[in-house]
Amino acid sequence: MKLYDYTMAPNPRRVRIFLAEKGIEIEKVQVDIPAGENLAPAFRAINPRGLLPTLVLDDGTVIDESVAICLYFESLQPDPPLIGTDAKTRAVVASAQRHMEFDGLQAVAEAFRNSNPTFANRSISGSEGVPAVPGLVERGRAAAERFYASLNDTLADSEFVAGDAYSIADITALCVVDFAKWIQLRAGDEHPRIKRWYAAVSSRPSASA
Ligand SMILES: N[C@@H](CCC(=O)N[C@@H](CS)C(=O)NCC(=O)O)C(=O)O
Repeated sequence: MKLYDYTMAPNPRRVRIFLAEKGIEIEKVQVDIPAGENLAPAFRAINPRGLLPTLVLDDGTVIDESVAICLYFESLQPDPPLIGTDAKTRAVVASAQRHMEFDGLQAVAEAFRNSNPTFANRSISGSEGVPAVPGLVERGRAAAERFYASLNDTLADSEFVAGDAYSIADITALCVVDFAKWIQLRAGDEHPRIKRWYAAVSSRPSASA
């Protein structure tokens, strides 16, 4: 089994943290996104979408999408549970995870990709020849700021993003908050609960995976 990975990118990091929490070690292959290795024929032959992370099983099955890869490992090794433990908690975690991904990661990515010179002609992941749209920087940043306010509210009622247990939703949120530094967005004094939560989740050993 091999995980195609790029250390600097937020989506592969979600899977690395998930695996570290489970104590699972697998072979990782670096694919340099800024250098365009993910767009080259050799990687497209593995994943035509050109996206990371991509997991290739020993039987040749190719699985992309961070959450799908995490689901695979959750099924293989349920402990510690990171995607809930029963009908209700699985649904609550899945919902919170999607909020972090759609409202947070997508917003930061929009601001990042449309402002970073490396992606000036690659404003859509896995594609070339798609010029950056300057207006999307402001739109992404505004959405990311709304996300911070909402995450701060979410953390008023619980220790973690999806309740009182650490989960995949915390992993996605941690990757959003660290990725947001690339667009100079950080939790401020108006986000005390994010600061409290961030101190806890970023000090877990898995955060450095
Ligand atoms: N929804 C996908 C997103 C995958 C994705 O966009 N990955 C980025 C790295 S964070 C990528 O492969 N980018 C390639 C590029 O920029 O060309 C997932 O969760 O795996």
